[in-house]
Amino acid sequence: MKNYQGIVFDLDGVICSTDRFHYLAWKKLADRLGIPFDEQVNNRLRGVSRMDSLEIILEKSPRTYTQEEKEKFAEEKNAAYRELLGEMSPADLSVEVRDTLDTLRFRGYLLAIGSSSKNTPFILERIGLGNYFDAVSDGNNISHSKPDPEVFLKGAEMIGLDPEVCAVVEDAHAGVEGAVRGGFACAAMGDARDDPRAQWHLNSFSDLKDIFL
Ligand code: B16
Ligand code: MG
Repeated sequence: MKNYQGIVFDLDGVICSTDRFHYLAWKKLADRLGIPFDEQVNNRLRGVSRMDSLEIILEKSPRTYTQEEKEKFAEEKNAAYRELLGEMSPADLSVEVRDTLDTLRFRGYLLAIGSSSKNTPFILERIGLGNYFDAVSDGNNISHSKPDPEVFLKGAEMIGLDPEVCAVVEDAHAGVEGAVRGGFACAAMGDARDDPRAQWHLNSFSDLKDIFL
């Protein structure tokens, strides 16, 4: 195997799970606007930026909205979402994820985050990983969302490594695509586990310990 030196982790769905909170917050907004929204639509939002997610939800809207209205809706959703995130604590970080990260770090890998979420610093702080990663690249420092590779390229740059010596861990098809387009090998899990573009297919996060020795 190639000599990998760094790993860039997606956040939601990889390090922790805030799917349910995204769903509840979008559902609240969709209900208020009278737009049908279910788990199936929610699945399409995985890894996608906030504004792009809103556009997907509005596909089923009987009317159109101005950019200003859309920005208000996104803010409204985010306020509801952050209220739910406030309930998270270090107990929401699984022992498996913590132990695997510690093992990879001990083996000398540089560890970075590559997430579409603008709430990344808040989520990391809530789950007790506020100062853990060597670099955090997220929705706040990019102009193109996944499937664009920007967030991963910036993450690798922050840890001073080229994509060829970094792997990305992702749970969204949009993220796997971004990783591959950026020249990274990708370990896919969760919803995207069987994505053929990924090099490794994880049944569980701790499988990383058998790959990155
Ligand atoms: P925010 P990830 C993504 O995080 C989520 O999967 C996606 O559902 C969400 O819309 C996106 O972050 C933006 O989140 O509204 O908090 O900026 O999977 O890339 O870590
Ligand atoms: Mg994700």
